[in-house]
Amino acid sequence: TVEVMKDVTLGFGEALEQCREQSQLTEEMMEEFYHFWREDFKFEARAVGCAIHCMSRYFNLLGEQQRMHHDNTHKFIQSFPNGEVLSHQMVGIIHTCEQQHDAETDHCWRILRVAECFKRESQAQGLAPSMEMLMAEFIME
Ligand code: BOM
Repeated sequence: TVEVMKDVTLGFGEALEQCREQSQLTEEMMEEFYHFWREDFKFEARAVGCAIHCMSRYFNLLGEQQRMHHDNTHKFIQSFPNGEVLSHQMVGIIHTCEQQHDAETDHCWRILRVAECFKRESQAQGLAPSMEMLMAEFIME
């Protein structure tokens, strides 16, 4: 499952280049999306939230009110090898995190908080891929 999460993250990260400009994300803030799993990744810049918003839209994962579109997100995760073992758990985590931050009306800030919650909860559930795993894959590509 950690393996699946790694593939999904790297797949999602492929939209980063598409979104860097419009989200005003500097390379300094996020060079590559796999940095998301680093211990020292900072959930401070609104632009990071805007980038994740843009990336989610790129893969058509948002519905009305810019909340996760459950069906599309299931399908996206299931498009990766063994994705079905993780899709319900991931969608569940994101949904719970969205509910916790529902009062935030700025999409970029809300999604940043949701992403932070998603990372924390994934770690708690033992789903977070290690940096070594991500690096190895990234270098091979
Ligand atoms: O309410 C907006 C929902 C979007 C939040 C997405 C948070 C997670 C982003 C970080 C990691 C993503 C890896 C895969 C995403 C598949 C949905």
